[in-house]
Amino acid sequence: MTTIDWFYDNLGRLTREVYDSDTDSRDYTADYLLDLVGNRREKNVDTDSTPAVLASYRSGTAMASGDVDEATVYTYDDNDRLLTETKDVDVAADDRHTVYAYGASDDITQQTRKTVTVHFPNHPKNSYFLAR
Ligand SMILES: [Ca+2]
Ligand SMILES: [Ca+2]
Repeated sequence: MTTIDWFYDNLGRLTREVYDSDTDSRDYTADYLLDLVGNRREKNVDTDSTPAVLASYRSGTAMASGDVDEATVYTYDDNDRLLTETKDVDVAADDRHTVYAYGASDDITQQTRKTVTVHFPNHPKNSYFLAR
């Protein structure tokens, strides 16, 4: 049996997902940090917590930065369009940097480009992206 718990802030926005599989190696907890207008600024995932820690996440315990295994940082332009998505993973080969581009300013929805860069080994892993 797999149980997924979703947690929301008082505006109904997703802030945490706790995925509890009967295969514990698939368990994870994802925290979502939002800005004032609801854009996702960060996604922090703990993929290797013990069942006890997973249970503590379910009861609201904060995720310590040292427990984060995948940290993703998102940036936006003035029209709240996603510009970059930078994923920093414990396994550096899984790191991803994604850049989005859009059409002319009078068309704020047309995405014209998406570039993914895989594995950026010179990145100061975990020190920069986990800083708050
Ligand atoms: Ca489990
Ligand atoms: Ca962890």
